[in-house]
Amino acid sequence: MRSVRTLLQLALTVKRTCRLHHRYYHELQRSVGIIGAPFSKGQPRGGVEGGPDRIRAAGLLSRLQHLGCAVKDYGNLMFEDVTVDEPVGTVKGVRAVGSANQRLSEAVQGVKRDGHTAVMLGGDHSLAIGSIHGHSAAVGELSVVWVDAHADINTPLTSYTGNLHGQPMSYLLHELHSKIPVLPNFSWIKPCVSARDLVYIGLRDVDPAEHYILKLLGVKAFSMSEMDRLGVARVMEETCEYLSARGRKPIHLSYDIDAIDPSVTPATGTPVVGGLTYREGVYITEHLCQTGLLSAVDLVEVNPLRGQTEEDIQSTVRTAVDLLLSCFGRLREGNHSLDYSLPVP
Ligand SMILES: [Mn+2]
Repeated sequence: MRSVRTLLQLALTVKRTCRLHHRYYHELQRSVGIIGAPFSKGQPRGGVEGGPDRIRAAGLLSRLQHLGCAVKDYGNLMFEDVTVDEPVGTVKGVRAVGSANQRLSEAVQGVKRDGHTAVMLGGDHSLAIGSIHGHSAAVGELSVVWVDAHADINTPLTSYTGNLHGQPMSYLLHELHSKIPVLPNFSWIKPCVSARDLVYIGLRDVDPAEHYILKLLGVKAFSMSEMDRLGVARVMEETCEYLSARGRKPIHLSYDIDAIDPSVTPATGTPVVGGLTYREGVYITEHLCQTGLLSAVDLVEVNPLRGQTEEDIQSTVRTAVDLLLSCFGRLREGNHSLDYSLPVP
């Protein structure tokens, strides 16, 4: 009897500590380091290199500061101009992608060593190679939450298109290391993520080889079917429970804007119908923010040249900014600063 009571007390204490921790984190000033990565060679469509500047122009920095964040903008990375870059097998842009990601990895390591939560504005999703590699090199083992219509886990040998933005996860997973051939400018990449530390959300366009890989490795994935069945609140609860069962590791969120439905975010390279609503998309970032573990965020595949109208572009960019704001404390219920006091007549 007594042991039961002790256990109950312990459970209560743990619960209270968690709540205190959440509260503390809410009130902690966050510091954000922003890296622009205007890079598009991981896929064939020009324009995605304009993403970082469009997202900044929509007021990202000032709005983060308004939330109480300390923000440092590291500017846009300059990438080596690779003039001769013949396909390797079917894979295109290998040397450019390898070299750009090496630079990005070093930049992300710098941002982490400066003590910020790293925000990488893409650019195409091949940039997740350098972003996750650099994040892990700086802080150690990670949990990765990949929000995307696509699994981006083709190996160079399974890819139909040869586009590297559909492959980044395959280079990062320990479990796929033996399936990756030697590629020029890729030798610096060391796998740094375990399949069990990865969760997908929003999948709805998965190639057969990718589906096979997900099942083979037992990767946790909430496709749009699970989103429909469980609802976003349950999906996020299960995501965080699943990841924290392996220890509370820093979270790397890799958010592809094409996870959201193209009716909301049309200005992107590979839109797929049937995506997340704006509300589901924002709920994901709100929830991850409250874990207190968000340590790096990618926001990729915003392509201003893919919108049919200016409103298409603005809707896409505004959504990208809102997702980032809710990564850093913006709540739809409203926010106020800690030192707010009511004016007295
Ligand atoms: Mn993607």
